[in-house]
Amino acid sequence: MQYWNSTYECMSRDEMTSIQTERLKRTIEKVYQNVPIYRDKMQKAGIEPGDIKSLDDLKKLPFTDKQDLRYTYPFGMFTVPMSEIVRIHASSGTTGKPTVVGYTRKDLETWVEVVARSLYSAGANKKSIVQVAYGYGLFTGGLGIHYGAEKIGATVIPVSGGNTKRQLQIMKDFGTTILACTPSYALYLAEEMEEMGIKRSDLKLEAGIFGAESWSENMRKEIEERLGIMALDIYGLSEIIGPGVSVDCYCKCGLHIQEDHFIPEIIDPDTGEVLPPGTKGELVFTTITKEGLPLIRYRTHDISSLNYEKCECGRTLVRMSKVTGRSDDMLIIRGVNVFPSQIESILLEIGETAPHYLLIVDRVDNLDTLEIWVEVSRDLFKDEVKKMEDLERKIKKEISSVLGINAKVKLVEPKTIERSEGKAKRVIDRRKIQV
Ligand code: DLL
Repeated sequence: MQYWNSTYECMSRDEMTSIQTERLKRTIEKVYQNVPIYRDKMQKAGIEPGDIKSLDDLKKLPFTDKQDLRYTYPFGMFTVPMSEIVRIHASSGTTGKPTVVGYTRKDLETWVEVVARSLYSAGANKKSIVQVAYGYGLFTGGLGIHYGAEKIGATVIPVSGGNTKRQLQIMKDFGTTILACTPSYALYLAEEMEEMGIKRSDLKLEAGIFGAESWSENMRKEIEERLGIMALDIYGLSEIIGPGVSVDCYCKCGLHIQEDHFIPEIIDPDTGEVLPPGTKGELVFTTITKEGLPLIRYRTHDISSLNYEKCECGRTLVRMSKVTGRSDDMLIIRGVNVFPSQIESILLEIGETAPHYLLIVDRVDNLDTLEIWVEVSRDLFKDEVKKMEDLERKIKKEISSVLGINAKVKLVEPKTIERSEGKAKRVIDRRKIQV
């Protein structure tokens, strides 16, 4: 049995509560003093930092949402001067503007710590060879896992995403033992491996930490069988820190949340009411050690539940159930966060189509695909083919430049897309992610 930091990972509930309470109070005081948006929200709610005396008081505080970060884009919610910020990351947001996050040196240390714990949870150690096939760059996956793996003294292969054949060649030749990538990419690698004639016995792979998107227990089984490894789930979001907010242990019965840094709550997404352990709802986090961008009751829109029962692995950290979906309409397509409204505004801006569109998301060969159907006027439809092709190309190019994803665009005749009497159905997600 190995823990990276047993002091925190195996702490008694009383000790954890006391640490969390003290850190929470300090955080609230700090954001109240330094971040106008928090002070305003708290004043409106009639709350002062002194009112927060216990964890139970957390529910008195107002929520924070992606909207707040958007409203203060890019750095308005940072709590320290820019001279203290040593790294920026970002994820795509609702308007094409990304959600920007900033880390102080201490924040990076915290991140490294939680990723080190996650890797240890997957059985990694200094002898491991960790292939990081998450994208490097503004996305937190690549660099996040990278520095955590270095911290535990493992050998890191910073290969980044894509170039599947090279990934497999490296995996075989360098003796990779731990693979880090999205679960869909792990399955794609497994398929390509079979195509390339690489046998399971040619590899030294032992485990993988897979996340950044929802995946089912069936998918876990398939990855485990095809790659012959233990497949663990790692969860996180840029706003909170990146990968490492929580991770599976070998029991695979819920992801342990690094509670000494992030306090979780589950709320009813409609009423905002806090729900008891075991009940499914929207996951909300309060960061209690972050310096650059502390977030108070940040709504993730991810659906999960909490379990405080003792885990067989010995960790006492609360477990969250595998994320099964979202409480908003955000789609995650090949790791990119996409809101249907973003596509709608791109179409409206181009202006040569009717306002009827349908997004078809699927998973082909384990990779996400996006097809956009959009109606055009009967005149254009009857017009020469070249005009249609030009328009398709234009939409495709704009989607790719604003969202960074490749979509297939199909212009269709008026009335092709089914009309709804209630809310328009804009998305067909055929990926069927059921846990
Ligand atoms: O996806 C961070 C990450 C990188 C996590 C690598 C794990 C591994 P964002 O790009 O900000 O950050 O996207 C965050 O992705 O709110 C969830 O909806 C989804 N997500 C992340 N991990 C999981 C997971 C990274 N294990 C959003 N299961 C989150 C389900 C996940 N959904």
